[in-house]
Amino acid sequence: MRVILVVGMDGAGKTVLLRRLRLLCREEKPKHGPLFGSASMGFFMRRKEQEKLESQMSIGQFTMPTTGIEEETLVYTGSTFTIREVGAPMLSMWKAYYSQCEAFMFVIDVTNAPQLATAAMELFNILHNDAMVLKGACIVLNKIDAPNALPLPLLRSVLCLDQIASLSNVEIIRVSAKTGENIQTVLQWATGRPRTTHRMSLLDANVSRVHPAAV
Ligand SMILES: Nc1nc2c(ncn2[C@@H]2O[C@H](COP(=O)(O)OP(=O)(O)OP(=O)(O)O)[C@@H](O)[C@H]2O)c(=O)[nH]1
Ligand SMILES: [Mg+2]
Repeated sequence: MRVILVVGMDGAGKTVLLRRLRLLCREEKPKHGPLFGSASMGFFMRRKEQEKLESQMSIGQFTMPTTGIEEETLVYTGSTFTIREVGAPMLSMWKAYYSQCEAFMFVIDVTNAPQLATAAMELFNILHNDAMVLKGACIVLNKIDAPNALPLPLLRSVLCLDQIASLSNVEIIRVSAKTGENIQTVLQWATGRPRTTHRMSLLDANVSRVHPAAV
């Protein structure tokens, strides 16, 4: 089983990201279709749409800091993987989970300037840890929907994104766990599928969508 460790500073959006991934996996169409007639099929579809809308609305609400571990096994396009969030309060114990994972995500809150330097340091530590150095990594720059998202050049320099992007095992994806933007790309990474676009070009592609100051 592919286990993906999810870490990052407090409030970075790990739990919301996990919820978003779960929602996307649930939305996947059943392979053989439901066994219903056309009338009940209409009802079934309306209920599904309603459930989807409710999930979309509540996805970014009511999160509590994850004090322990939150984990979920998901299936997407035939691939099964477990997402394991280890909450920020357990930072001193993250290492205990390194050997059990096949890949990891490091989630960064792009609106949190005071936290950025600490995030950069912890990211550096995990990327250089002996148990993690060769594993697949996904750096998730989260909250790109927020009006106070920091400009990309600043993120690039504080987080050393250009050096990180040159590592063959690391992807950098700018997302909004709240709106779902680019979550499909994260899911694609999570299933272990290689992406066709180059990681830096993806980083550049959405500049204008993040923050006017980033252009
Ligand atoms: N604007 C915006 N807010 C977000 C996004 N993702 C998460 N948030 C908000 O950020 C806050 C923290 O989100 P969590 O998912 O609980 O953060 P976490 O990383 O799990 O935090 P810990 O469990 O304490 O480590 C919540 O108020 C979320 O609604 C996003 O993409 N955009
Ligand atoms: Mg959490």
